Amino acid sequence: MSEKSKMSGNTKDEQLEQFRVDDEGKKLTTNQGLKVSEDEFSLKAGERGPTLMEDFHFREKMTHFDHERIPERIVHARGFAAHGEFELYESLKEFTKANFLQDTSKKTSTFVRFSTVAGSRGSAETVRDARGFATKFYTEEGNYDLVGNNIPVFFIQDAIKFPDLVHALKPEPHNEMPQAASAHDTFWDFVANNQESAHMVMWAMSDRAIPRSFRMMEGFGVHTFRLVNDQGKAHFVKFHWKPVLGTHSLVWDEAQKISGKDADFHRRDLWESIENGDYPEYELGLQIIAEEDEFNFDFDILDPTKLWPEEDVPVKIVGKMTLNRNVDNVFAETEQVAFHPGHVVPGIDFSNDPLLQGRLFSYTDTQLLRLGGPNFHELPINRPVCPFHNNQRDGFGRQTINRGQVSYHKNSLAANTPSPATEEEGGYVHYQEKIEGRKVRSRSESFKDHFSQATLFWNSMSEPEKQHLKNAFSFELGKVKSKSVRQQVVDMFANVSSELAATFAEAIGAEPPAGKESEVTKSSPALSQLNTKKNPSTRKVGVIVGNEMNAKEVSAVLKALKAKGIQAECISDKLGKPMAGDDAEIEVKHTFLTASSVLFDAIYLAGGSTDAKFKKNAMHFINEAYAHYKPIGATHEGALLLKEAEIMDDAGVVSSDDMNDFAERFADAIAAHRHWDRKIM
Ligand code: HDE
Repeated sequence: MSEKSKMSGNTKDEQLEQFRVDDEGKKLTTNQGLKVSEDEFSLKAGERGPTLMEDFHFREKMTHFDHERIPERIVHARGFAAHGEFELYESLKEFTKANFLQDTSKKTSTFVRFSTVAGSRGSAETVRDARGFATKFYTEEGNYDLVGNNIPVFFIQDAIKFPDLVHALKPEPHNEMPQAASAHDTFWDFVANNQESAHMVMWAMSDRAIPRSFRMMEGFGVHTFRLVNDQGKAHFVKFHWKPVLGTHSLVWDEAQKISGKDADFHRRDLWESIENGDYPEYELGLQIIAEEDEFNFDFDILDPTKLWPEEDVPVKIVGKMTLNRNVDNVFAETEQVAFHPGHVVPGIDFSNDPLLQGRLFSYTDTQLLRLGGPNFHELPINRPVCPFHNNQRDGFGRQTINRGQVSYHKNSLAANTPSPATEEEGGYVHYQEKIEGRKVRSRSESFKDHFSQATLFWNSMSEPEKQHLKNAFSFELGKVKSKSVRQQVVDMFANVSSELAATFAEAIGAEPPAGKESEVTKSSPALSQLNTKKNPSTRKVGVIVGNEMNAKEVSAVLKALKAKGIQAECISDKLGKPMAGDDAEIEVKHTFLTASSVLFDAIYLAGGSTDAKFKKNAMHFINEAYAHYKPIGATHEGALLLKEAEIMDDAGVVSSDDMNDFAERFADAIAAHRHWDRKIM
């Protein structure tokens, strides 16, 4: 293990250390430990003769290779993960007895896997989709998994519909198209015929579904859970992760282009940030509702298609998670990690949300297939950091060597151990909710309003965000071949906003929507990304440098940007150092062929001499960055290019002869993320 990856005091890291192996500098052996003398040629009867069965080394090597793949996750197959730590700001003793939420001096090791939902394991990452945000807390009382998404609501209300939803969303079965996309007939047919999906569809068509980075998206536990304190008192709770950098998105045209230019865009961003020491941080927030207030809302708090508006139920920020170490091996850690919303610790309990209840079954079931048997909890990444003892035995890949003759309860031969713990000893006791009812297969009346919060979401959007929603619906439904499905969706979303439905109806050649205007006028400002935190830190600027540029002054600008946490990477017509005199700071890392404006948050035209071809390439960067509303800065001869592009005084376009003034104003423009006030259709 490299020195860098050692995290002192991180209990999970210390445990993983026992399983790490460095092969570098070692002799090659078989899996039985036998040193191998030849690894390029199989054993043959004569140099030109047949290969022999007795070549155990060949057989072992090939057999292992033949079995290297495991089934990918049925959903969330494409994911990337990192290790981290969670620290608490204030004790939550009042609400929960969970040990890791009591003491502010204690740090808890975590492992987080981010993912897209629909695409296969090798699919592009900037597709329009929800993102998974699954966190494993390795607590002293066992693993607690918060298996969330970056969208606070879900498409359906009952787990029994999940296979239908996923069948409709995934590539269509007859031709396995399209990959990692919801823009096709079966998905929209499902939406139109399962109208509880309206609210989540609004989120999925919004900018939230094309995040700028995993580091800049929120996480939500989605369901209502319960916190239970040491007095046995329960509160309803919703979990939130708030990124310290704020919540930011790509624009659709950019997201599509990135899918081709860099299918690994999000994992690269996460990996590089952690390698650079720009550790992603997320604050943990809780929305808490007293049990007695369960029925005081105009929605059912058990309905997973509803959020709790933050203005009505404030988010209490209680701690922070920092992701500070990349994995050593993607398969061993990211691929083999097994999350489960049913992995809880004392003080955290479930609600009767029917979606959550079904998830409690599905996750173990899927791991049995994916990880090949019931011992997946023994894999290093899944092991709790506290001891575990029970009478479970055997099965594929069993690693623990349980000693003794007893593997049953109750017994006398081992003094009736391992024995259940009392509540005082930390035994998990389920919250004793009183339940009365008939066995029925039905939807509660209180779950039947599918549109009010979809309209709340629409009302909360800024004008640019509304425009993006209109564009997204027009794009997605433009890809739907069935005229009937297109019309059904128009008519459905007329219940959310007639303005929205009328706009995309026109774009897709559907009849104007029938139906009346929604009566919901409420909005929730917290839902608009325009109100998020603005921070230039960790933003990436592509610096276009020509020959003989003023290296000294440009270096000063880059230093000033770096001081604000902004990273600059130079682009030119060839790699190396531009003929820039003696300043060694400036090195060209990308050419016009290997870089693209879509891979940067902002473009800086740093001047220098250019020929016609160079200018053409630079103009392409400028026009594209401009069309994606990105900050564009220019100094020296770079300003001439701005003039030529006729964008000199436009929003988010900064130039100056004074380098200090320029760096300040350009950093502000970068912090703003995007400049919507441009005349772009
Ligand atoms: Fe999942 N989900 N899900 N899900 N889910 C899986 O478990 C399932 C739902 C979420 O990075 C699977 O290990 C059902 C909501 C994440 O490893 C599977 C239902 C939310 C991940 C499964 C839901 C999620 C999964 C596939 C409806 C947000 C990736 C592989 C009742 C709160 C975890 C696996 C990782 C993965 C089932 C709905 C989040 C099949 C039945 C709602 C982040 O078990």
